[in-house]
Amino acid sequence: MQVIRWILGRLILLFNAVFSPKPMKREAAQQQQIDAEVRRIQLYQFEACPFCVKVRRAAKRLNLPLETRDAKQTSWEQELINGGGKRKVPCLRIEQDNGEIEWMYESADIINYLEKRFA
Ligand SMILES: N[C@@H](CCC(=O)N[C@@H](CS)C(=O)NCC(=O)O)C(=O)O
Repeated sequence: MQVIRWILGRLILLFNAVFSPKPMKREAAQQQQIDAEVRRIQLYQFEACPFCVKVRRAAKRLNLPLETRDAKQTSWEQELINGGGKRKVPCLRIEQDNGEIEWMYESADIINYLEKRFA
């Protein structure tokens, strides 16, 4: 089972690399502003998790320089559990304007959020 999972994970990464989405283009000033906003958002994820790949593809399509944090690393894993409440990925950590932190789970919700905010 572990081996099949590993093979599937590699296939997903291969597919993702071959059929990489094309980033949308923006005017330089607008892109700069978005880059600054995205610095306050991080994606907790596993490299070969299909739901995480889906979110990373959406971020790439939207041309967002989204920081990813590997939740298999103990420090990020602990931060995810402490902040978000569970060890599940993908999870988006969003720093709000008032400094509050929101932890968003569910790939569909995360993609919806990114599209609404940055598309
Ligand atoms: N419905 C969720 C599914 C997420 C999910 O199942 N993630 C798996 C990894 S692929 C997970 O975090 N499992 C918990 C674990 O491995 O500890 C989504 O779309 O984000």
